[in-house]
Amino acid sequence: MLYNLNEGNKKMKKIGVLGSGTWGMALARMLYRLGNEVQVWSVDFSDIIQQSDGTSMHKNLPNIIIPKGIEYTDSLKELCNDKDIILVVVASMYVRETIRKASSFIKDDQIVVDFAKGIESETQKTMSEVIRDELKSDSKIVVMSGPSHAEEVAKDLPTTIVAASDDIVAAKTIQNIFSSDTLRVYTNMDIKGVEICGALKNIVALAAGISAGLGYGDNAKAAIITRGMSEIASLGEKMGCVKETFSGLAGIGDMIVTATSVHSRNNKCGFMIGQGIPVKTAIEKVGMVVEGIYALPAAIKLAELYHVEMPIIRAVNDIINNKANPLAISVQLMGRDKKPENNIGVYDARYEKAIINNIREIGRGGNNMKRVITYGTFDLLHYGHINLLKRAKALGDYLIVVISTDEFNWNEKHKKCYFSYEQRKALVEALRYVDLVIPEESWNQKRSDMHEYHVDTFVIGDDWQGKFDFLKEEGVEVVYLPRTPEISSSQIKKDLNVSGDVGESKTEHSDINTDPKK
Ligand code: C2G
Repeated sequence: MLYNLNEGNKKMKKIGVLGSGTWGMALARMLYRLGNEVQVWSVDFSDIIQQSDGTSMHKNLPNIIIPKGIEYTDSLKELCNDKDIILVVVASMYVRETIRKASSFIKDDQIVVDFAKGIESETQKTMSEVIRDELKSDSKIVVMSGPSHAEEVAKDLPTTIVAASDDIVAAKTIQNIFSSDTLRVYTNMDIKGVEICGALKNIVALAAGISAGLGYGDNAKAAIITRGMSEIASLGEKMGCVKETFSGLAGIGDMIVTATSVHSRNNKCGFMIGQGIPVKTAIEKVGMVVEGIYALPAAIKLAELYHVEMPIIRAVNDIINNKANPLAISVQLMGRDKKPENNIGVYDARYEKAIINNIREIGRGGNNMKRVITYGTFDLLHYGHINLLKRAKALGDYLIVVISTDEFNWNEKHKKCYFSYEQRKALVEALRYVDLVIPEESWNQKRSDMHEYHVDTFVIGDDWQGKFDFLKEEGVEVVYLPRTPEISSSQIKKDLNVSGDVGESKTEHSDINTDPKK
């Protein structure tokens, strides 16, 4: 029995479902059984078998009773009329045309909920972008995506899904309407990331099917899923999507079910192609839309537009559209030039490791918040500064940056900055490694700073090697980090051919007394 967990605060809704396919009917059944009024639209109901008792059944959902209270119509006007939400559950290639025809009947206060996964070949637009193109109203759009095979939802098997929208109220409204004891809905604001995952994972699922069809095992399947997800995440990040989306339900979650499940059309189609069955024949044998094939042109185009290497996506494209031999392609993939698994640089690796160690340390009930401090001019902020600040932060949890004021620079360091103190402060404060910026007004403030800010570690570039060891007397760890070679503010000025003694101090400071106390 399907229990509605939110019995109390869930107002029943009037729901229109565009599309009477397997997914459309599984959703219609579920929403109806949750107490909503549901109407389904289609141009062709031939897959729905009416039963004598008024219930019906979908040919791809054998033994699943579709309740008789669900209404059916072939009129878009009737479907959209007087509904609270409208579900788009037609295949991706029909979304534009369907919404164009329905758009004059869709009102501003209706929420359009997209279930179609795909990217339009000609425009590389996602489904929500296609819907937005065709809507005449300001309706909110929510995209639903995740590890959610229709066949399992139709059997009320536990399922999770993401309701993605740039309008959190709309996402939460849909989350409330769809949530039940068999469907757990999470909201996600990264609609683009969710849609990129939803579309491109179908291509990786094709690859997984081809691999199995070639007789390869689980090792190959796991490799394809993992590296395929990595390709999609690389593209997504270049497109400005949120990294976490790719390790979430719409990302790796949906990838797992699509690339490994017997329900997956993409997997089934790929399997036959891997066995040597011609692409066209394989699609006909699947008998349903193979979304991965339709997503290929846009995926290839996006990879080019964003300059992202996507070897698995390209391999599938060569097999599907360029008649390449699957076996030859798989040998080619295995023989590619050797690579690191991920592309974080040396500094990043050290930084990430330090952060992880530090989190583990705190996790083991170890030391509390570790406070790190560093001093500098930070004029013409460049990657040498960033590397220093990133590594400084990695040594603790809270980074204080003490920036030389214009007066201090002029009087004590005999240099004039290109940017004023306020400008340099704003730039450094914008960095994700930095927690607090305060002014450096004199050489002798360091000793008192260590106590005033409860500092654990003092950090500075090794161009100051040994110059601040006296701070150990204040109970502080003193760390000199390797300076990033070849870059400095004065170098930048020289390269830009700008005169004047502005920017970085020299790379040694023997003439400066850094501890006036002595
Ligand atoms: N830095 C670096 N690599 C570079 C340039 C700078 O690691 N290519 C480091 C410096 O060693 C310093 C910090 O970035 O730790 C800031 O550099 P500057 O702005 O040049 O600071 P500086 O003029 O050295 O002032 O009281 C200490 C002084 O305020 C330090």
